Amino acid sequence: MLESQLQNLAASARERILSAASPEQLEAVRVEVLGRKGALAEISKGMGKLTPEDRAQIGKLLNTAKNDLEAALEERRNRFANEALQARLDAEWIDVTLPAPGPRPGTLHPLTRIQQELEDLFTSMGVAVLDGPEVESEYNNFDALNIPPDHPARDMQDTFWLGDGLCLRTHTSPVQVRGMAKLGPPLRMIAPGRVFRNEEVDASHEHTFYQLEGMMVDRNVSIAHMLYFMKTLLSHIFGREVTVRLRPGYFPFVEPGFELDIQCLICGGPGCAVCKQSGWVELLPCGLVHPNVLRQGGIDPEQWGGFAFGLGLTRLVMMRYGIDDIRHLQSGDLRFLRQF
Ligand code: FA5
Repeated sequence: MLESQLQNLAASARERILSAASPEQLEAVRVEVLGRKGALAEISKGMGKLTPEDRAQIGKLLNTAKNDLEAALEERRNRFANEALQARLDAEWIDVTLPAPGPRPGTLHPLTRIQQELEDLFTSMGVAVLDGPEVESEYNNFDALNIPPDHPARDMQDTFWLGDGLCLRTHTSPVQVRGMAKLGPPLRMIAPGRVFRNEEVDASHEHTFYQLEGMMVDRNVSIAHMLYFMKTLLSHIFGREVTVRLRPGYFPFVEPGFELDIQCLICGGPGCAVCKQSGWVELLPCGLVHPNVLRQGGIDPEQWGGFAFGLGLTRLVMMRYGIDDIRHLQSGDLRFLRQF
């Protein structure tokens, strides 16, 4: 009786072990049959009532059943482990024969790109490209440009002062002073570079931005020459006609002085954050060089005349590429930079 009960139990447990669909099901069968309170344990508890012969006989069968079932369990567990391993190997398979992605090449910053284009253009017109220091003397940044110490024009540009008569240059115009001393008349020069102003940052104003100074000194230089230079510059950068307007502007180092504005290319005219809702962007202030500036540069204003302009290079880049916030340019954000 007990013998056949044991055999049936072992057979059905074996069946359930072989057909278990998951490690959890397998564990449930193990607890139910081989656990401390499992079916086999129940049977062995009842063995005290058997005759010694039956007890030996059933004990033997019990051991055999237990060993068989444990072996079956072990085998099934190994199967599950192997299947899990195989699934992981399949999922994490790497094709080592695929070519590596390789380093992503960088690109030139849009400012560098436009600066180089302008340097190439002006060099081809026989214009010298000059450089000047970012830490500049108060004299070159202001005094030599006809802006004496108590002149209100000093307040037009919020200056980062460094002490000892030095400042971070607020514009590229001090390179005019250096250019006159270096080249003497007649001269044609441009000077691209970084400038600094202690001012509030918004969509069109940075504390650190780029300008490109231009200066030509010769006999009989007129406003017509100046306009020719500036038109050539703009049509080279934009490759098409852009709408500009010229209006009077005040800068102590030129007389007469002008502001050349470009119709905002971000909004096309109706107004936006970049053009402060005016439809126009200040881009290219300019004028005929003031006689005092020529004198400071050791050039006789009776003999020579000149024009100068101070292109807002960063704003030009914004107009050329349709960049609607100046802060993107120096953000270092690769999502922005990779577009160029
Ligand atoms: C000057 O800096 C003069 N030195 C320009 C000049 C040179 C006039 C030679 C006459 C002869 P202004 O402060 O307006 O001028 O600046 C020139 C240009 O720089 C502006 O038209 C504008 O395009 C740009 N600019 C000025 N401030 C900022 C700023 N905070 N952020 C970005 N661009 C600016």
